Parts: sequence; structure tokens; C-alpha cells
Amino acid sequence: MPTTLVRAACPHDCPDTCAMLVTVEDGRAVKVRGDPDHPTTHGTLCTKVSRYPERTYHEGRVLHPLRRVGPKGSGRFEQVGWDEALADIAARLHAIAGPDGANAEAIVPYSYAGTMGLLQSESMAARFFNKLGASLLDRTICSSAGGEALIATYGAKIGMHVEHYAESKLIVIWGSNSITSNLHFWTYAQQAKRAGAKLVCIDPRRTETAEKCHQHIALLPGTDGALALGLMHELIVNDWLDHDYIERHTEGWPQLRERALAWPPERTAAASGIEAEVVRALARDYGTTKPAAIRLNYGMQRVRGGGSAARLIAILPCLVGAWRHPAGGMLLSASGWFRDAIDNAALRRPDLLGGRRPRTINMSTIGDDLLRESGEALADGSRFGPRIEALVVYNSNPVAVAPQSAKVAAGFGREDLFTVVLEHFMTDTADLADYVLPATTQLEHLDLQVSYGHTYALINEAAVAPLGEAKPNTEIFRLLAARMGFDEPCFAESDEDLARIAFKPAARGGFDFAELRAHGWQKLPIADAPFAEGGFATPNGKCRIDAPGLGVPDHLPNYESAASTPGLAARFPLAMISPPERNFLNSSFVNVASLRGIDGEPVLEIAPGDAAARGIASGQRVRIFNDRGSIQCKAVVGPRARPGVVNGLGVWWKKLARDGRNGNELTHQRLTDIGRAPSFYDCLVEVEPAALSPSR
Ligand SMILES: Nc1nc2c(c(=O)[nH]1)N[C@H]1C(S)=C(S)[C@@H](COP(=O)(O)OP(=O)(O)OC[C@H]3O[C@@H](n4cnc5c(=O)[nH]c(N)nc54)[C@H](O)[C@@H]3O)O[C@H]1N2
Ligand SMILES: Nc1nc2c(c(=O)[nH]1)N[C@H]1C(S)=C(S)[C@@H](COP(=O)(O)OP(=O)(O)OC[C@H]3O[C@@H](n4cnc5c(=O)[nH]c(N)nc54)[C@H](O)[C@@H]3O)O[C@H]1N2
Ligand SMILES: [Mo]
Repeated sequence: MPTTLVRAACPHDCPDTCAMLVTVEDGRAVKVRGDPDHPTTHGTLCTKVSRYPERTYHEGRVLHPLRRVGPKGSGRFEQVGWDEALADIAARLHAIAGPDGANAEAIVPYSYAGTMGLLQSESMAARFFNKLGASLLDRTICSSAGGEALIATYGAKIGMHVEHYAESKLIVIWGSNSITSNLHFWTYAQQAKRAGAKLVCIDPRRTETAEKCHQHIALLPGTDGALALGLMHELIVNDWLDHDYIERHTEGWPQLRERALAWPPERTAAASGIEAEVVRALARDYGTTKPAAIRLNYGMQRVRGGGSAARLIAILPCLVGAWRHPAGGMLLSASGWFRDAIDNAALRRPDLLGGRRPRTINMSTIGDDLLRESGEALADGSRFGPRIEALVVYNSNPVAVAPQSAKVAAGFGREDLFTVVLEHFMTDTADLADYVLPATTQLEHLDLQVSYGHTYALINEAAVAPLGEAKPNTEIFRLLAARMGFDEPCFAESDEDLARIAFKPAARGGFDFAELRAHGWQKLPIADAPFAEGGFATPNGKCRIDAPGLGVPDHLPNYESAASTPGLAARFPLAMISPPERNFLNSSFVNVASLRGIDGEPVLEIAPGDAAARGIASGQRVRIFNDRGSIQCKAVVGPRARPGVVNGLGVWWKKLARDGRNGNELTHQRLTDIGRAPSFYDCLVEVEPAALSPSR
């Protein structure tokens, strides 16, 4: 039996972007494992991705084009041939766009990071929508508040090398459940811990990670900005500042210094629901331990003031001069290090717009936008443009992941909406499609990956032939372009062609494709301590405390909290967060039975006091509700939830939950202060014992 080992890379939306080795026997992938030679993967994969063959060969895979036959949402589809599907889809899109394409904005692409591969995300797809003149999509659903905060502060999404955390003496893990979402960073944190470093975790939830740190600071959701200001207060009054670094490498400190002096630890304590002494002690640790490193993650920016809080935290390493050391500083995202390496203009061809400037739809308000009429007046005084008549969804499951799900589902349920979904599985979104087109998984296509948690580019070779009639996203858009009559030569480029142009040449900051293919990965040449002497990506190289157009950052209380909306909090006194579940990747893998756990159903963690006050016992079914909706879950009473906060874990497939709903039934569509992102963790609810659970 011929056995081969193929070099691959994990495509998922996770900072770790692991190098994988796929064992292929007789044309079938039988095993994936972490590449022992890749420095940050060091031979380990997470539980879910080590089950990737199980996902690829899953009995639920969509392997043929499907066309809806029943009413929307009835789940009735018939198998059709590719030719018929493509011809019909092209005809429908043509009809909606109109003879001269004047109404093309009524067509909206909807995609996110089901795969982060450069080819299978936005290459041929972007070309297709640019040529069509479709609406643009603002891809804000995850990281844009923190991302734009980094750009405002450092000039780009850049930070420490993950490897150097092994030498840090203090690691502050802030809004990150590393063991769940950033496992390979945790390996370095453990090395540091064994070498004597102190680990502090700042998270409302007592996570697996928080448990293993020396200290856990369980603040209220959305109060990180208040904590950062309180820390600054202490750094100032105890003079733990690096005046030389501040003087030479930052701008705007005097204004922020004034603001921070109004935040004595007692004020932070009151805002954040923690002890003043905790603020003082953390400031002492941070101000006096060198090198000190912060691992920030996106969990803390899914609230109204998430962008401002990320700015405040990103300023801290400048105040104490932590950047002077390779093992000091901060990492939220490393993706900006690749900004000069990737040739997005070649991949996505914005020139195909030919001077047209289509409107932009924010993916985070798709619920509202699908329900809008043509020309509807918007809150900012502008008008909506044409009603959305067609959606083409790929690499995303919006009916499960987008906020205020009842509206999203109502929008997708519109009988007059023409929806095409490229998918591996019949997700909650695919269920509401007119056409479902079978897409290949990472084992079946070529791709290139970069990372937002390390600085290696990786290649993913196709390990096996596509299953059934599945095709790569690139190929689906290539074929659709041909049907639409798009005859530019770029629509004929193969995946191999795309892979060769995706990176600029090594001499211009990119990678040599032949080298990448030969070695499997290539590292960007970045200094060990990249900002030891300033040199941020801002025009003058300084860290911008006072950022153009934004001013100096401040703490912004949540949209919904006891402090900002006492009336609402009287009716819905508990803050709900819905962070990632360890065995899922957003809504991916929820359908892999072995990863759904023993209970196989969504849980809500609630603190003992909050549970007792409501007559709730562990294991009991509860109803969680607010004015937007309600869901049922199994209660888990215990120390993972802090008083006043409940944790609903993971983004479940709605149809796999007993009541056919998930936590996004409760979230709202209000956007963050910067970055136009959703505020998923800024959400008040009440919980009560459920009446007899309606099983479906
Ligand atoms: N296993 C697994 N891994 C994942 C994902 C997954 O779903 N499952 N998701 C991936 C994705 S899409 C992303 S964007 C990344 C990063 O995604 P992140 O959302 O950063 O993921 P985590 O680090 O798991 O969780 C963040 C932590 O922030 C905490 N938190 C919530 N609100 C606040 C707050 O207001 N302040 C503070 N300080 N903490 C808060 C939560 O309790 C949680 O423990 O992870 C990726 N990795
Ligand atoms: N309440 C709440 N909601 C959240 C979050 C939260 O913490 N709480 N997290 C938010 C975050 S951080 C994010 S990033 C978003 C994630 O939202 P999404 O990016 O929509 O992520 P997934 O739910 O993983 O869905 C990705 C889909 O892409 C499909 N896919 C994977 N690879 C391919 C491919 O090669 N081709 C095609 N055609 N399809 C493919 C998968 O099968 C899967 O169904 O969710 C957000 N929603
Ligand atoms: Mo995300």
C-alpha cells in the first residue's frame, strides 16, 4: 500500500497556524499530525484539528451541488449537476445586476475565516466580485476593534515574537484563554513558568488557563480600559516609568498622564469589580519585573469600548520600556508583519472595479441590512442603496455566528433573497440557501497560509483528490466567472499560478515560492526586539498615544451594564459572555460528534450565589433571556463564572441545540467604538429555571 507524507498547514482562524504532516494511504488521508520540525508547532496539534480526517470524511460532507426544492428553510434540496447549477446561478446574478450591471450592488459576498488561506479566502473570489461590481464587505466580525487599535497605536498589527515569551519574567495573559485558543503560545508560557516567571490571567471567566496561572483577576466584562488606566496611575505615582523610552518613542503621553491620574486604584476597583489592592499589586509586578510581556487576545475587545481598551493596553509596554527586551512587549496580532510580503493587488485585482466604488456592507450588521428596503434612511443620515437581493456565502456560517440571530435568520429566510452557499456541510446557513456548492477541505486543495500569532508563511499541498464533486473555492469562482462571460485572463489562472504570485519576491519583502515549497515554511526576517529603539510602523516611528482622529483613549463603559444602563440591568442583571469552546472553532467542528462532549449540548456557567438566588441547580435546564430573545441551556454551577457574569460557551450549530438556537439569539448589533465590530460580550441577560424543556 503506497504511503506518502504530505506537507500541509492548518487553515483555521487561530493564531497558531500549525504546520501539519498528512499521512496518505492509497489516496486516503489517514492521519494528520503537527510537524515536529516547525518551530512554533513543535509536533503538536490541538484536539480538534488532529480530528481533521474525521471532519474531511464526515458522512455529512456536501459532495454534490444541491438546489433547494421546498420552501426556504424546509431543508429540501435536490442534487444537480455542476453545469446546471453554475448556469442557473450566473443567470440569476446577471438578472439581478441588470443589463449594464447598474444594480450589481444588490449582490453581496459574505465570507470570513473558515479558511484563512490566501488562495481559498480572497483571491479568485475577490476578483469575481470586483469584476461584477458587487457590494464590498467590511470583514469586522472578529478582530477589527483591536486590529484598528493596534494600527492607531503602533501603525500596524505587529508585536512580539511568540517564541520569546519563553524568556519573559512576567506574562500577563489578558482576555485570552490560551489553552483553548492559542495552545502553542501556552507551551512558551509554561517554559517561562518553569524558569520562574509569574503568570497573571485577566479574564472574567475562570478558564483552564486562568486556573494554571499564579494569579487570576476576574474583572467585569468590558472594564479592561479602567484597569489599564488604574495601572497607569500606579506606574506614575510610584515612578515605575521608563522616561527615556516615553520621551523618545511615544507621542501624546502628557494628555494621557493627566487622564490616568484621575484613576486611583479605588476607582478602577469600583468600575471593574475587583479589589484596589489587586490593581496596586499588578502595577507593582508590571512596573518592576523585567522583561514583562502581555499576551492580549481578541476576547477583551468584543465590547463597546473594546478598541479604546486595546489602545490603552498597547500603550503600557511603552510606559515601562518593556519593548527594550526581546521577551518584553505585547502581542495581539502579528499579521501586519506580513503586510509587505503579500501581494494583495495581484491576488484580488481591485483594478477590476474599473473606477466603480460600490457601497460597503458591514458583515456584523447583516441581520439589519438583509431586512432593509432600497434607499432606506440610515442613522448616520446616509441612504442604504439597493435592497440586498443576492448573497454569496463562503468560509462563513453567518446564521450561527452573526449577532442578533433572530434578525439574521429572518433575513436569510426571505423567499425573495437568492442565496448561494459554498460549504463542506449543511450548516444553519446552508439550510437557508437556494444553492449549496460543495467545497474542498484543506486536505484537498493547494493553499498558502500566513499567521496572526507567529511570523512564518506556510504551504499547504493538496494531500488527496477532491471528494465527490467538491471543488476549491477558487475553482468555483473561476467557473462562475466563465459563465458570467468574464474573459479577463486573470480568471483563467490556476491555483498554482495564484500561489506563485501571492507573495512578492523575497527581495521585495516576500518569499520565494520554490523555497517555500521545498521547505514547507519560511520565516520573516524580523529583529528580536523590534521596537527596542522605537521604530513602530507609524510615519514618525513613534507609538501614538494621541492618535489622529481618535485623540487620547479613555475607558468607555459597556452599552449594557449596571453602570451605564441601570434600568436595563434591573430587568437583566447578569452580563453574558460567549467565548470560544475548546473543542470547536467558532461554529466549525460542532458537527463532529466526538468533539461535542459527553452532554453534547450547550452549557451556561453560572456562579453558585447567582444560581442559588434563582433556584438553579447544576445540570438543570435553564432559560436565558433578554428583550432580543431566549435560549435554553444546561446550567453548570461552579467557580468558572464570577458573580454577576454568566458564560455561554461556543457558537453552537443552532440545529444541534435542543431548542434550535444559540447564544447569538441574545447578542445585539451595536458596534465597537473603533473598527465597526460586534460587541458580542456586551450583553445583559436574566436566567431562570426552564419549564419542561421542549425537545425537538
Ligand atoms: N479552540 C478554539 N480556538 C480558537 C477559537 C475557537 O472558537 N475555539 N476561535 C479562534 C478565533 S476566531 C479567534 S478570534 C481567536 C481569539 O479568540 P479569543 O476570543 O480571544 O479567544 P479566547 O482566548 O479563547 O477567549 C478570550 C477570553 O476572553 C475572555 N473575555 C471575555 N470578555 C472579556 C473582557 O471584557 N475582558 C477580558 N479581559 N477578557 C474577556 C473570555 O472569557 C475568554 O476566556 O481564537 C481562535 N482560536
Ligand atoms: N456569540 C458569539 N459569536 C461569535 C463569536 C463569539 O465569541 N461569540 N466569535 C466571533 C468570531 S471571533 C468569529 S472569527 C466569527 C467566526 O465566524 P465564521 O468565520 O463564520 O466561522 P465558522 O463558524 O468557523 O464558519 C466557517 C465556515 O466555513 C466553512 N469552511 C471552512 N473551510 C472552507 C473552505 O475551504 N471553503 C468553503 N467554502 N467553506 C469552508 C466551514 O465548514 C464553516 O462552516 O464568529 C463570531 N461569532
Ligand atoms: Mo475570530
